[in-house]
Amino acid sequence: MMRFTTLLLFSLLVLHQCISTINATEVSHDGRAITIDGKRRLLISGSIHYPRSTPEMWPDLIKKAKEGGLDAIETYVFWNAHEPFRRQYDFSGNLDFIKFIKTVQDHGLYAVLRIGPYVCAEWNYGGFPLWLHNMRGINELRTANTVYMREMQNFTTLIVDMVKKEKLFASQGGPIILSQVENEYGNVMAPYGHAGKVYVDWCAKMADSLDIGVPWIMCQQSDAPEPMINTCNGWYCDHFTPNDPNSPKMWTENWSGWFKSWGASDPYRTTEDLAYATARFFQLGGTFNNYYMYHGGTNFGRTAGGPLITTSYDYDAPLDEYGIFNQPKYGHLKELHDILHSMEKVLTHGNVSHTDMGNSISASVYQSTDGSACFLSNKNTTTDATVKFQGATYDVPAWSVSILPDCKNDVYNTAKVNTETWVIEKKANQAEQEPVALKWAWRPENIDDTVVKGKGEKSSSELMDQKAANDVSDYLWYMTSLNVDENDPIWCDDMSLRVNCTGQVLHAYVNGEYIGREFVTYGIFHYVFEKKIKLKPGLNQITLLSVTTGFQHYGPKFDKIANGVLGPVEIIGRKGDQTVITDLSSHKWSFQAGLKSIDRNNNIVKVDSSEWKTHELPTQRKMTWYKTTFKTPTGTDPVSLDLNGLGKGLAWVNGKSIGRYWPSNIAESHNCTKNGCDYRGKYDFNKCVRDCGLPTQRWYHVPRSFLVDGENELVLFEEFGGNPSSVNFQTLTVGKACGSAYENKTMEISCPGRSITGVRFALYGDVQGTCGSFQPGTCQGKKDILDVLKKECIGKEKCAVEANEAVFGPVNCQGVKKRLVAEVVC
Ligand SMILES: *[C@@H]1O[C@H](CO)[C@@H](O)[C@H](O)[C@H]1NC(C)=O
Ligand SMILES: *[C@@H]1O[C@H](CO)[C@@H](O)[C@H](O)[C@H]1NC(C)=O
Ligand SMILES: *[C@@H]1O[C@H](CO)[C@@H](O)[C@H](O)[C@H]1NC(C)=O
Ligand SMILES: *[C@@H]1O[C@H](CO)[C@@H](O)[C@H](O)[C@H]1NC(C)=O
Ligand SMILES: *[C@@H]1O[C@H](CO)[C@@H](O)[C@H](O)[C@H]1NC(C)=O
Ligand SMILES: *[C@@H]1O[C@H](CO)[C@@H](O)[C@H](O)[C@H]1NC(C)=O
Ligand SMILES: CC(=O)N[C@H]1CO[C@H](CO)[C@@H](O)[C@@H]1O
Repeated sequence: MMRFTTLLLFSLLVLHQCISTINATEVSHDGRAITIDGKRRLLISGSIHYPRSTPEMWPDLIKKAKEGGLDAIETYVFWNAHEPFRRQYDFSGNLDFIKFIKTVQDHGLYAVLRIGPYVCAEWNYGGFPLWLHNMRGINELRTANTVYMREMQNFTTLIVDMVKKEKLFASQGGPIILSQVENEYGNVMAPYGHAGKVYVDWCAKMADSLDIGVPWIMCQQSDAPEPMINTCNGWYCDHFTPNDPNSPKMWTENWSGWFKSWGASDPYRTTEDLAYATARFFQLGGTFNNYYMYHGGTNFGRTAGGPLITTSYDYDAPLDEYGIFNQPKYGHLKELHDILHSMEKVLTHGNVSHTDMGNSISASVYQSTDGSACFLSNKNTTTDATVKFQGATYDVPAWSVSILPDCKNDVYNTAKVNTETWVIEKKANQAEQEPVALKWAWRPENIDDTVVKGKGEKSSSELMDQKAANDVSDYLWYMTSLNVDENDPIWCDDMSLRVNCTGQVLHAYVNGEYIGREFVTYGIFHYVFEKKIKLKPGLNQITLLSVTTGFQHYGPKFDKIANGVLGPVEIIGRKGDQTVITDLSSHKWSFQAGLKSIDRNNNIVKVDSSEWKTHELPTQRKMTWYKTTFKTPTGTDPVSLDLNGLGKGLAWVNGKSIGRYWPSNIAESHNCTKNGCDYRGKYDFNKCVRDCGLPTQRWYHVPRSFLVDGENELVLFEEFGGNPSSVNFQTLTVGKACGSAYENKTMEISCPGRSITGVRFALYGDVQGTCGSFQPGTCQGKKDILDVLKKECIGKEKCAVEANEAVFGPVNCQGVKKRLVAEVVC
């Protein structure tokens, strides 16, 4: 009997394997490209992190990515989200990465799975769970430490096993063509010394032993051990060479923009420069490119990295935080991808020759038996060029690449954007009977135990790093008491409390009374808090509340960087020119993690409805809960919550956390350039910024799937004190669209889902300014263009008009590039 079942099981297994190997895809590589079923491929991939959107958004994001010309979707795997407490796993909702990969597969795209499990990603603690840091025997992460390595292997194996079980590796017929172990370790390896090398070799062996049947990559790892493929991350990777001649030139992080920090202005990257960097990479032999990010999304809950990453992780990616096309970036890249794909064969097989034509101009010719393809690039940052090439003349603007798929016709130039620009507008909640002002109820957070009684769950004669509290909350209370009388040397009229802080926010209370708060400024991650206090004779209660906005996620030994109150904590008495200091750092301290009303999973603890008051709504009150109801905005446009007027805190819609909010944190005012940003010249995250002097983040994404029919509930925990009276829900839609087309190209303008209602500006010639602020330049064509546009476009969802010199000209712009430009109202 036993034998029989085993035999049956065995034959079933064999049968199953046969079936799966039928669909198996063989992924390998040579020095030129990744090969799929033996064929060299030119692959364009984009990062979309599943926890930064919702399962309801995934199909639309992936569909748009496919239409944008992508072959693959890349994601990290987020260890601390999946294993928040040791061996307690969560793969539900937006953590269902298996479902995410299957959605990618359903859309006919490949997937790249970067397991890490250290991921950086501006994600809380770089993806490591805090319990890992607190395990006995772990002094340091990401190094040759057996306890750490055992846990890393345990999690990596779990993920690989889950993927194998669902047959999602290409070798099993699934979509995953590549996987990654570790992440940018090469950037930080030196401080780990010999142990770092031992660790990275172990990572490679461990990964290889998991036998996934597709290649492993290691990014930014110039000594990546075989068979790992070393890949490049950065703003530009045109000059990157992998360490092994048998590895293709791959770019795993082509930064499409940059992340935003509380207190900093908003970085963006121009479309022209991103297209330039990508085209240069392919010009110089690159065959795999991944945009980091293609859709950035939202740091829901407490997932944002530290110390100051905002809730929005928009990244200026081709798809914005809400999943709307970021035009013209999305469209200009789509055009580039389509052209590159049409050249796949010759770019992955052809003989290459590069010619330096002087003055930073170079030509690259790819030749194969099937034909040839050419690139002309101008790296000069100021001077446009007229290039004579193979008997013809080409106009190549400064800092741009022209692509000639047949070595004759210039079909694409990275600096000549022929895609429309969209300006997104926010509209008031149109739900029926929705009042203009929301009605609020409120209640105080009960903080008597910590602030008055000084009661905590743990005590010690040493101060504690906030990491030791296992990340169950943003909040950690530090409490001690101090016995003084009038004869004490520190007793005087001028006393203050001084705290050396490494956390992001500190609130202080003495004898139940609030004495003040302070928070870190962007760029200076350490401060000393000092406020005047009054003590009373006898026992005095000192309570400090340290607040994190995410644990450090990057840097050599980032896992050990201090966070919280680590001292000294001092009482200072000043009498005349005499100063007496009492150091409280090694007093008996008690600690309490969290707030009474939020549980360790960041869910709101239910309270009796009688605790909510509807009268005397307080404003500027610290540690206060606010609650309101609202109707779901009509339509399908994405929903945004305007929290202007509030201080800092956490927000939930129908019990689901939409993240931390902090609109009172104003972005530094000095980095914005008046006239936008010149795309020419090397980019870095400081070069192009916007929103200077404005709230770092005023609007918060509320995914439609968080909403219900009828009444929804919004709950806010206001930590700093604020005024909720102007809080409101809005929907996002394309408010105006601007078309642009160079001579002989087609200008397309659209108002998705609606119709074009007016044409505000139209001109053929040399146009200045950007969408919303166009100005005629020095030369222009016929005057009746506006009428032509009105006739073609009004009342339609989209219209297309060719920039035809015969129709709109003639214009002699004397060397200045002519284009057709129009702005329409949706
Ligand atoms: C991970 O560790 C647990 C014990 O904590 C063990 O039961 C499990 O088998 C381990 N998994 C792997 C893949 O090693
Ligand atoms: C850019 O072009 C200008 C004008 O031809 C020239 O003077 C300059 O040297 C060039 N710069 C580079 C880096 O080639
Ligand atoms: C490519 O180069 C090789 C070696 O120089 C040569 O044998 C081959 O004919 C070339 N192919 C083409 C299409 O030029
Ligand atoms: C204050 O904290 C910082 C950061 O942890 C530390 O480098 C510094 O030594 C501390 N200052 C004193 C006086 O201990
Ligand atoms: C603003 O500019 C300063 C120097 O001018 C720089 O140090 C800082 O990083 C910039 N901030 C941002 C967000 O670019
Ligand atoms: C546009 O097309 C016309 C007619 O084919 C041609 O003469 C002209 O050179 C083209 N202009 C550009 C910039 O390609
Ligand atoms: C070295 C470096 O700048 N690494 C960054 C690469 O990009 C990721 C994603 O934005 C960041 O997390 C790293 O800090």
